[in-house]
Amino acid sequence: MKRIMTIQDISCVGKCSLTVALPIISAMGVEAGILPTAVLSTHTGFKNFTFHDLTNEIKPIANHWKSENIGFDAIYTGYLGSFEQIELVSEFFDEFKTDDNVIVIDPVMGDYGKLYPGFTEEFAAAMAKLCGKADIILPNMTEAAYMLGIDYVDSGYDEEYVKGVLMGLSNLGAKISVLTGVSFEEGELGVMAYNSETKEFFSYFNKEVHARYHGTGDVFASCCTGALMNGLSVEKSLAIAADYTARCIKNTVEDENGRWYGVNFEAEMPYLIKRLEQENNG
Ligand code: PXL
Repeated sequence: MKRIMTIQDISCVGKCSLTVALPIISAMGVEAGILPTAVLSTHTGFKNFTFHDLTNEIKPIANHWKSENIGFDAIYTGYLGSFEQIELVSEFFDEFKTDDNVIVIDPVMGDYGKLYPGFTEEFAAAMAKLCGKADIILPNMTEAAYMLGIDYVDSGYDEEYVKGVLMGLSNLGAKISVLTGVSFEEGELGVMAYNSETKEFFSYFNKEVHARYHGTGDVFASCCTGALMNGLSVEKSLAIAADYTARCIKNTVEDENGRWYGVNFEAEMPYLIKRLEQENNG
């Protein structure tokens, strides 16, 4: 069985980061190893959340894995809470990267043009440097803008603009740069990617559902990494992740709690498992 190591926080309530990554990766038939970076009572969208930092645990845990010859088919990082954590994750990549495994970075820092509480432009620059060590990066438009030091554009941009942002991201050094939450046709929302090795662009869109929920980026990144570990191509993995995330959003529209409590990804798991079976057999 393939094993993903995912490095991000535990937000106890609010369906994001590890409470999303663990179940989705497991449902996709892949082992989910976790390296929790912090424990929060909720994600940082709630007021007065608690935050217990686990930075000091990262190195001893990694050292133990190294001494036991434990390896990973993918390393997937999400929300990281400090410069020190970025540095430790960078060292973790150096220790555990092999010729065969994949590093996926979701540079979780913000959305809709704004950084989440506690993040700064300097932090985005450090995250941009970390992205240079990835095989695949998955920023949204906000995170890309902060990492590249360009203005955030909410809407009204065209495909050429997105291609330009992707080229900028590609210059950070990752093999495949993906922009999530992209829309340059009215009523469509999806992803666009650039592969710096084949020099090819790829895009995939769904009908836009006009609703905003916390944690959808984590659903997308977990599903994409899980699909890659099922042996699917990057393009297929992005398409499955986009479809699954779109279905989760649609499923949540009727739910009054959705905005802060995340999407009903659990209810769409039967779809995800069936879709994977179809892809694996076809
Ligand atoms: O969903 C991204 C995320 C992850 N972890 C924490 C967050 C957020 C988004 O706000 O606050 C702690």
